Amino acid sequence: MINGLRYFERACRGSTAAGSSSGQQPQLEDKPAMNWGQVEMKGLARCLLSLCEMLQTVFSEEPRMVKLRSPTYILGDIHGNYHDLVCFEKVLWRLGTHLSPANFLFLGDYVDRGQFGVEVVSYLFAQKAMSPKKFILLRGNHEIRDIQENFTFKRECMAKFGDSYGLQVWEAVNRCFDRMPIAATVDGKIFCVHGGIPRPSLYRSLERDLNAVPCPLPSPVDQSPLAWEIMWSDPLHPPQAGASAAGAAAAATADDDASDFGSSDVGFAFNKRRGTACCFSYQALDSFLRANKFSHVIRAHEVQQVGFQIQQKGKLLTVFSSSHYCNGNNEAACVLADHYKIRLIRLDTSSTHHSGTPAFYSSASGRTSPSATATTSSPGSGGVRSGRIVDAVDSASSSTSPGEGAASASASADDGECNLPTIDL
Ligand SMILES: [Mn+2]
Repeated sequence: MINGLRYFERACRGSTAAGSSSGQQPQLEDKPAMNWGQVEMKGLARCLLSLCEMLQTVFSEEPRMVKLRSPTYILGDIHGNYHDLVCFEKVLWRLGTHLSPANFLFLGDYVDRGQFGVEVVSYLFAQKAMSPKKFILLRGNHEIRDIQENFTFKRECMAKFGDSYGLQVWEAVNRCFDRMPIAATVDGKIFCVHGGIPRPSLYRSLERDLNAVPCPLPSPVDQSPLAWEIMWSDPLHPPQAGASAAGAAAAATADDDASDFGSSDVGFAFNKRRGTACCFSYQALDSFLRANKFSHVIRAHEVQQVGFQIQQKGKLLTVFSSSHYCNGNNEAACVLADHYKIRLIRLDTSSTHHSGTPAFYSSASGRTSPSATATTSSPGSGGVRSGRIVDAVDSASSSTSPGEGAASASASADDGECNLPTIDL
């Protein structure tokens, strides 16, 4: 599968030029990068179907809340952006995940929106099959059939594989989605999910109740309100920049004290923008962290201009790993959780979509550290050729004083400033 995806990724010159006389290779057609050329798509479908068959068991055997150790790279929404996924590979696990000391945690939303959901799923599933303990795929709100029917992934499967094979592939992929875990922790301190924290009234013991979420879970909205909220919720957004300081303070206070759900769920409000699940205030997050002895929550689910946002006094991080989302100009980012330090890594793909030369740089507000570079190249022309880390910055640290230090300092700079309109469902 991975070899097939390498072919898909690259542009190929036909063998009619030099080398064609050797007679050792069949005649190849010209094809652009990110294109299957003459590949028999039924073969790819069969390969993906057998991968799904195997992974159903792998996902089912994982706890619903996976416990990881650092170092762990954490990636947010991919949304069919195969190009950016390969950019991350070139820098984070270019020798393969086996040779990396790190784990790789994906926070969901692999499909819909972007045009390469099939390739993203094929790639992630192939890596999962090779490194099931190091490559962790959580479920996002787009790993749900009803959502995909309203977006693009179902149509994409049928367009790429034909109606019959397309439906089979779509079903098989979704049977895996139904079995994906829904939360992870890193070093027992960082709680990672797609959307956000759940209301306290939905559980008594977080770990026990999460691990009791049914598997498979084909209809989370009906089967598990706990899983549903984790996949869908958002933080309350800070007041708009135009509001007066007094007005903003009043609004923030009102938000923190508000609950649409009664006294057991203080700090939670109905998520009007999504039309489902909740928004949670800093107060709600702080209570959640204290009750469960976590230092931070890392989640995805909302597009960010620079690929990440530090929110809620530095205790909440949003990460988004698909640039140019919905034809916008946002960048992609990921997070490295490394022994109680949280490092934000930005991927600048602004040039890659035009010149094919991506640049990585990591950043957060606050201090900067000496630059590190990692470049690589792959044969062939076109496709993704290199990745580059321009600088690396620690954003948050310490298990003994969670939320203090650099994270808090950077929160004041970032809160609100990166608060772009969000357009994810
Ligand atoms: Mn989402």
